[in-house]
Amino acid sequence: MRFVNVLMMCALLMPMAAVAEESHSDAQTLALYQQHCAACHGGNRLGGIGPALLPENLRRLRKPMAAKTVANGRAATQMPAFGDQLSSEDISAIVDFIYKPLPEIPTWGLADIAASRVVHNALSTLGETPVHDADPMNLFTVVETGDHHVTILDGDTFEPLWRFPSRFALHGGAKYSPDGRFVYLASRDGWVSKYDLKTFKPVAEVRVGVNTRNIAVSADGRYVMAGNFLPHTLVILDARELAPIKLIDVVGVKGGSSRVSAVYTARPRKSFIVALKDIPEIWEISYADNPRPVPVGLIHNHEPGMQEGAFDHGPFPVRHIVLDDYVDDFLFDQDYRNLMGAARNARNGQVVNLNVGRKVADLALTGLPHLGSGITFEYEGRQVFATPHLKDGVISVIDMQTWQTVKRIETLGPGFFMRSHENTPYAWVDVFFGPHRDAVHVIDKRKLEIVETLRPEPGKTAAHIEFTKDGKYALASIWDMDGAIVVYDAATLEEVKRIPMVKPSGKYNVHNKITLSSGTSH
Ligand code: DHE
Repeated sequence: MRFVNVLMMCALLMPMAAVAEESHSDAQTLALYQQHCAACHGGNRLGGIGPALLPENLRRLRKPMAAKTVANGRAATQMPAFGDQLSSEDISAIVDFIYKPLPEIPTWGLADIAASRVVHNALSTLGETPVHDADPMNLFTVVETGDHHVTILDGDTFEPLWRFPSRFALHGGAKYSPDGRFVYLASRDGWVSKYDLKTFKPVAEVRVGVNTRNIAVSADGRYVMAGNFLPHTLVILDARELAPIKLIDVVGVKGGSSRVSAVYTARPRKSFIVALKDIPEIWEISYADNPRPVPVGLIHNHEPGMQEGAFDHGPFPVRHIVLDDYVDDFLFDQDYRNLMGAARNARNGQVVNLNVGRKVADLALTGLPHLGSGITFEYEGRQVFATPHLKDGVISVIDMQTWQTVKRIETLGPGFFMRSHENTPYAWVDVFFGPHRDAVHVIDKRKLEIVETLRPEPGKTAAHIEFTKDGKYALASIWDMDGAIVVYDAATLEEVKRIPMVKPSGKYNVHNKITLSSGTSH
């Protein structure tokens, strides 16, 4: 069987793209696609054993790289090389074709989801005997995006314990069951996978959508919720073996559907919080057995006729919090009362109080942070949150009582992630973009000043820090095919160990995630 992962192309082929549009009619390109690609990627481009080939799913892959993959194949996958069967014009035409949006939002309903589910190892067969003697609370799940693998790392010895192939293009935080035994991962392609960290076995997989944003696990461990870009849906799974329970079409109170930006678990609230991309609403979906209805009066900005849709009393009821502006990217305070996010207007940010269901403050947050980018900590006796901006070389530190900016810390460039731990006075932040993308700043949380700038590997992007369970070590990723996880002593800032990895992106410590450490994302 052919596996046409049309995902990479060399820059030399790019000039051909313009020629290709003239040299191939749509019908010819479609015929080429059907002949060479459809068997693995689906006649409708929604994916099969190969990933979906849609612009939404290929966003992280530049066209030249996609063309290179068609021509040369992709190592360690079933994707063969087509360079000897297809001309460079053919390849350019196919690449242009797969980067065009589909004319309609594809459907992926409950029946499709259920049909995609594979139970690799039923829970009843796993047993209770661990296959390793590492501290289960100090394991890290490391996502290696370079060759689509995951490594489970011992957080005491820093030895890799288990490495396995993942679905194509994992993205977003790994999520754990409340006891830390199981890890859930989501791919941009919509696959949600569950693995057992005790027996090192895959449990189950299910495809929840065509293009998925992220997942959240309920605090009681019973449910997984996935948010999709395509189609515009939320999917609730039974966390045990990922059987689908409910699909919610994402439609706002005024009508109109939306992509989901992200979904999070608000543990103390027994609910999922959902941010929407295309309508100015935040949703709160209770997973409590008997959710307490929210009086309609608490829903901001409701208009006559909107009340009925504004709160649905069925299982997993949707509470719509209607806002004046879109909330793009955000983080929560530690007790999940407030959500601090960037407003679409890009002039400021906003604080949405989830109890009263409305905006309660504006923030001087002029740049968008990436989701899960920031942290909270205590500074001079008050709680602050700090986040890098995605487009400016600055970190905003904001008082969480007055919502005033305490400090803007200039950095060498825009960063993606800031991380810390309760047991360290330092916060670490990457400089993901620009000429200094190999730098990591260490900031003293007591002074709000950069005290050290590390360069784990000069010339290579360094990113995403995560601490060990006790906060004694900080692990940074060298974001390169010939990359590594670099372990630093968090007190002396000296390098302790370097573990080779293939373009490692995020790493997630079991203890820090399940205890909701204020120094990391949840
Ligand atoms: Fe991410 C988390 C959205 C680009 C690496 N990113 C997330 C989450 C969302 C998101 C919704 C979920 C948080 C969670 O599950 O807790 N990311 C977006 C975007 O909208 C954006 C800007 C554009 C896009 O392509 O979707 C984007 N993200 C990137 C990247 O380019 C990164 C650096 C490389 C990659 O893999 O695509 C990237 N995103 C990450 C990582 C996390 C993440 C490593 C998990 C962080 C964590 O510690 O929880």
